[in-house]
Amino acid sequence: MKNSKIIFTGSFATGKSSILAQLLEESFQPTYHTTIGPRFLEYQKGDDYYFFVDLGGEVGQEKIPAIRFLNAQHIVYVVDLSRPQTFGQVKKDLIFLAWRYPKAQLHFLANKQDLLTENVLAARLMALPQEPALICSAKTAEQIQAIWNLF
Ligand SMILES: Nc1nc2c(ncn2[C@@H]2O[C@H](COP(=O)(O)OP(=O)(O)O)[C@@H](O)[C@H]2O)c(=O)[nH]1
Ligand SMILES: [Mg+2]
Repeated sequence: MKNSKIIFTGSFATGKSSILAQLLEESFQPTYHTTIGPRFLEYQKGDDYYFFVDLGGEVGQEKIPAIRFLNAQHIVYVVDLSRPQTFGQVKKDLIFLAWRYPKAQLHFLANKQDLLTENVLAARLMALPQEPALICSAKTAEQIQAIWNLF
């Protein structure tokens, strides 16, 4: 039996809420609803319990109060592959999160893979500061169920 607290974070509109909807409800909403403040989702899978925290987007992870990350076993940081202009901030955020929350496992997810052609995707992956754990799409559900293997 597992009891895991998992934080979903990243910049605005990278697909954090959509990934959780696809992961937990197998649904996708094309309209965008900004997440105001943290959203909490409890989920049971067999004997395992998961407590998901879906944070509102933030540019600069250091601006998020540390208490939101308290006792988290996992931090899932989501980048939007269709916005390469955000990749510089991604590097800073990943360094910050690894340093500030050393007890949590940090997982880097690259989302919105469906928006890119194979060639553009290859170039974007080269431009990322590190290799993502998964390259996924909340829209098509590509590699979404594989997220469970991270926890
Ligand atoms: N094409 C595409 N759009 C996505 C994907 N994931 C999220 N979106 C869209 O991107 C916008 C932001 O998604 P949302 O989950 O609200 O992002 P959040 O702010 O990180 O929670 C919404 O319009 C979603 O429908 C994806 O994998 N592919
Ligand atoms: Mg959201």
